[in-house]
Amino acid sequence: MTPEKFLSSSVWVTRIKTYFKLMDLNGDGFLTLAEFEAIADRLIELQGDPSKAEAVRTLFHALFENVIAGGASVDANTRISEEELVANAAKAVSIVPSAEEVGRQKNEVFFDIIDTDNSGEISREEYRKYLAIYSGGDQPERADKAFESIDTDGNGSITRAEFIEGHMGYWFTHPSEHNHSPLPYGPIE
Ligand SMILES: [Ca+2]
Ligand SMILES: [Ca+2]
Ligand SMILES: [Ca+2]
Repeated sequence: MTPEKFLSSSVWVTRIKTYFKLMDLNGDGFLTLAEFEAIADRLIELQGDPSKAEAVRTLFHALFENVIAGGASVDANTRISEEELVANAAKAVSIVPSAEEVGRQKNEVFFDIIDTDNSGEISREEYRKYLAIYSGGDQPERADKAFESIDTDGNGSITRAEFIEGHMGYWFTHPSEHNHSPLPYGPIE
């Protein structure tokens, strides 16, 4: 699919804007490396496994550089606006299959971070704690909606396959071509 095809979908664009709001921790209208590093640090703390710290930092740096900044080199002064993020994300998800493969690998790492008790499944509680990392506070209603949209078989836990399917669907599928609408970050706005 082309970037233009993604950009023509208001639902897809709103998904990306929802992610932007989530990651713009200080609400100044720009995403920065510092914000991605702050999220990484909070996730490392949540995870509680120091051996994973480096992998989490590397993941967030790569995410900022390759997806958010569109592959440009980044430093402490890089600021990405909402408009730039939408354009960069549309390009990033259009470079298939390489982007899909990278996306899959990233979500594998995310799954392991969120599954803090290493049970092989993400519980409702684990997902709620994960989303609270972004908002800086507990938002149970939002977290429940997100959780239920990913737990597609409705058995009360998210498997690795459900998690990857939900996140990949959010970024990589055109809403008109999919009847499943995952909301991994909560309702889109
Ligand atoms: Ca910001
Ligand atoms: Ca678990
Ligand atoms: Ca399930």
